[in-house]
Amino acid sequence: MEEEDIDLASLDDSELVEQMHDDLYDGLADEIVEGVNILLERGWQPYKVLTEALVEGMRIVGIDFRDGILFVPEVLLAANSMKSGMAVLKPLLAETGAPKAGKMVIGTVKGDIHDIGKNLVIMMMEGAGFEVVDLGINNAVEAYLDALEEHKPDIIGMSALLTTTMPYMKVVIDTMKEKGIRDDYIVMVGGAPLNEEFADSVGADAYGRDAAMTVEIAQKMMSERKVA
Ligand code: B1M
Repeated sequence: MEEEDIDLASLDDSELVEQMHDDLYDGLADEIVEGVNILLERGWQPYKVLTEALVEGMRIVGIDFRDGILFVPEVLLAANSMKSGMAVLKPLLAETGAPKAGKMVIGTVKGDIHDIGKNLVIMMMEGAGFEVVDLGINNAVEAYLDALEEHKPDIIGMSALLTTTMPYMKVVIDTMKEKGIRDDYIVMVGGAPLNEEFADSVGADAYGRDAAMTVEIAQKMMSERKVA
């Protein structure tokens, strides 16, 4: 049977959730919205729809992206489908109060306009229940500091794709140290030319090799922070 022939409403709950994982994987936004609405009509709590249908589906996408089975265009399509489903759930979640995994402010550093990877990180973080403030591209240190003050996140994330712009991460972290606020935040960095050693050398807490690893590390660091 062709994908478009499946009558989502005729599936039982577990078949529907499984079908939604497949539809997310295939980037079918309309089907995701339909599935979300069906589950809500069946009395599912918005948070249950988010975690079991969307986040779990996106987790599978993240693993296959990390393992080189899916590539950027497919992940962007999946992430967009997730966003369509999230758009239905967002106002309902605000009413019912889903637990937040944490809050992140993230931007590409000064001099750098690459944002595809950062946007993927954002989508995956949101998929995992984080609230994310996107500062966009070409961010000077002042933009990060202003955002920290305004949004009071748990995590500050910086992205750089150029060997000429990645040293700017140290400027931001050193300025945070000078202001005595460095240890108030988890600092995560990422981007293709970076590695663990670089992250250590600039004084970051963690290096996100890819979007899926970034989510895993952020979750781990948030739970360690809560324990401490
Ligand atoms: Co440019 N570019 N680019 N580019 N570009 C690279 C990076 C380059 C490696 C290409 C090459 O020469 N082989 C090279 C850098 C060389 C170097 O620094 N040594 C390069 C160059 C030189 C340039 C220009 C200088 C070219 C020019 O004008 N002469 C110029 C720079 C402009 C500027 O920034 N000031 C430029 C411009 C552009 C475009 C505008 C055309 C476009 C960007 C479009 C956009 O982003 N909106 C572009 C692109 C697309 C690329 C390549 C081809 C692809 C980058 C990408 O999106 N990858 C890139 C070559 C390459 O990397 N193969 C290249 C896919 C993305 C999903 O991966 O960004 O690594 P990535 O993100 C990953 C992880 O790194 C991690 O998670 C992501 C998802 O898994 N991650 C984070 C990323 N950020 C994170 C932040 C975190 C955590 C994880 O925070 C916690």
